[in-house]
Amino acid sequence: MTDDAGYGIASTFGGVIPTPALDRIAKMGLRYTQFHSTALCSPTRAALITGRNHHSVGFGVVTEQSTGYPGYDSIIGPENATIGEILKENGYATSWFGKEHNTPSFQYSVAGPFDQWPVGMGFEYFYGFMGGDTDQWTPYLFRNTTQIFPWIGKPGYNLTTDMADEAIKYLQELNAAAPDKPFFLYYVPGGTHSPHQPTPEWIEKISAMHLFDKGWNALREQIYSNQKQLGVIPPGTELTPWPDELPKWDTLSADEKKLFSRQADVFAAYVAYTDHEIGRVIQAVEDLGKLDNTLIIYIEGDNGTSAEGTMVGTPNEMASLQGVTFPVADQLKYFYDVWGSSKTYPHMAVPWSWAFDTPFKWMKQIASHFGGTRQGMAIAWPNRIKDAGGLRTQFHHMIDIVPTILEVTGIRAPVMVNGIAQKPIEGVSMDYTFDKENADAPSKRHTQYFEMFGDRAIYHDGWIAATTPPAGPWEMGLAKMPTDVVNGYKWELYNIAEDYSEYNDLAAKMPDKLRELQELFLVEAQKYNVFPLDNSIVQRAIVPRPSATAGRSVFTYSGEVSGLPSSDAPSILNRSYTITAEVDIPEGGGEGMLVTEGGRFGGYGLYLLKGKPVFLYNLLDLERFRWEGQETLAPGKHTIAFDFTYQGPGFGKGGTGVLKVDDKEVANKKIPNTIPFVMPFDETFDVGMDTRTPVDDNDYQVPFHFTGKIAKLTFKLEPEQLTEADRKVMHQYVIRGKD
Ligand SMILES: [Ca+2]
Ligand SMILES: [Ca+2]
Repeated sequence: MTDDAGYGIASTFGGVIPTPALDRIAKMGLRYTQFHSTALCSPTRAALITGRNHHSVGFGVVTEQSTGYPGYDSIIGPENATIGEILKENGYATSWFGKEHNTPSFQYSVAGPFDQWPVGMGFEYFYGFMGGDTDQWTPYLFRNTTQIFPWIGKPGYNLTTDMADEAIKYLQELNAAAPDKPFFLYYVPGGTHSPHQPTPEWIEKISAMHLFDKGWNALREQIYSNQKQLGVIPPGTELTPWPDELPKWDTLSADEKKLFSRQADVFAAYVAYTDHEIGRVIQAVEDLGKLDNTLIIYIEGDNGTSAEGTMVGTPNEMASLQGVTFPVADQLKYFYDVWGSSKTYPHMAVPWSWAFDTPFKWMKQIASHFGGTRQGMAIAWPNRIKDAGGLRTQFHHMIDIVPTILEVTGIRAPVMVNGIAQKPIEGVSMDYTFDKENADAPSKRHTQYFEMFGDRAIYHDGWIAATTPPAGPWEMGLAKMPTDVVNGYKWELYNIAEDYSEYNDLAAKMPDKLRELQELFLVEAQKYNVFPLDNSIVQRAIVPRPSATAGRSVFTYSGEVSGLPSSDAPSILNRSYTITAEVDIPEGGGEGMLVTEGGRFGGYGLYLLKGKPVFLYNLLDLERFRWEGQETLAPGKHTIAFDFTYQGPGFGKGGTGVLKVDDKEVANKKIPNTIPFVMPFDETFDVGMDTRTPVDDNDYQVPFHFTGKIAKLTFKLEPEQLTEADRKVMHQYVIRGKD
């Protein structure tokens, strides 16, 4: 399964971007035209691996937004054993490659616990990243529960290729060790979630195809026409209208067109590259002689295409998530040529995202409509599925994959696992759709609810009732949300048996039908832990959660510590603080990192550069503030301190920093702004070295080990300077689904 990819992306479903591996599965097996996600990352993945609805297993939202309610606490629980656990108990070798995002965000570090890491959920081998996204050039990567750095010393390294190499190697070794042992491999690359980071070769190859020169409106027409031709939308399907809130391509300036085309080229290159690498893993299965008897399920996207890149795209997702928009002129000047490289953490302009969900309305995050939830999917199994190239239109959902696997393997859903009684699996098997004579069989799935951030829908036997989203995900939270989340929403009604794309709203004409479905939603929501409904987004991202840093104001370290996740690090945001390093400088002078968090896309570092002390504050790659001593430190013991006085209250305010050596001031500077909400998610806190990216490329390269000794490094944090009013300001920003 790929990430953040709507129905109109893959060539297999009428898209213009070549996806030959998905084409291959579709030609060898079946294509499904009514398959659904939850509209967001962690929730879809929790549903996929457990066969239960996302709220049923604690994943109403992404793990970074978990709250205490059972439907939202990010705890899957031992009563919901995953498909990994079930298959492992039945003799399968189980493995997981790629994105995880189903571990509570407060359990990412070596402190564990590990019961909700892949190895604790029945997956015997894990090679991937724990969060919602990661830099593909310098990923925050784990093998099982150990952090690894495979790119060091490998110029041109990209995780997308490395992951395929690792999966292939794993399959070969497994085959060598036990050729007859059945295996289950869960393969979930970071593509095509932001950052869009394909290799330069793929950018060149896809750019040369000029797929996007005519813009997003023409692209939509093209995809719609391809879809009709391929039969992946029924005849008579209407193309839903372009929303008034998004600009039409022909209203743009030449500069805008140039920049936005580049963004789409790089995104498309990432799609094609990701598919290519998936294809190599499939080829490895064939090379081992196992293709005919392997069930391969290829799902394009865990939700619709993402609108988290702002209206004009961004070279730095970490900035756009905190409300910063980069002017088009600046993007062209500084980032056009390096778009997609390690110098960027990019995302594309919102209108592309809408177009890539053709023929539907809406996109990622919006669970009420198919633009958020309809995914292209193909299933192949040559020994069993004989209707090669067939189409299937039955209505299905992520939760139906586990029961399908259980039925075809002849494994019964366990009543108990490790002594714990199991909750029933909530999906239905799709095995009945495999045979040609059942191509048009009525769907065995009759009802499915959808809910995310208050947007919701209920499907029942060909009808769907859906709330109208009160705000587009691109509005970055500036729109007012209904205060009455239960009764404050407008509803739409569609007969999707005849109206595949949700074009013709029947709500006004058929109030009784709408009422019937609204009542059914309440019944289903009650059944699956959806209540209490909650349409807050940022509030849920910043509410307190279990944390190893809670209540601590003093943090001490010594020696070298690398790769501490930011949730376990001292947070210097929105407060005064002092960092004190007691160091021993070697003969010949000291050099290297004392302490850092973040890197190229935001963060800070206290280091010695050619013997001189430096404190560097990188404001989201927009501006770098620097304090530097003029004298080199003599060999021997010294104390280097950085003292910051925050000028709050409020988010992202400035303050005055003083750099001292042995209690003597060596630099003093006032700065106007700081990072308001979060440090980059996939960079870490490091003492005595720097992992991944440097806070200033002009100063040093990673790992920048400190050549002296750190006897003691201390952080002293003052209280956060936020008022109740400041917390209300948070309502204006959307950090929806850092997923
Ligand atoms: Ca996703
Ligand atoms: Ca770093």
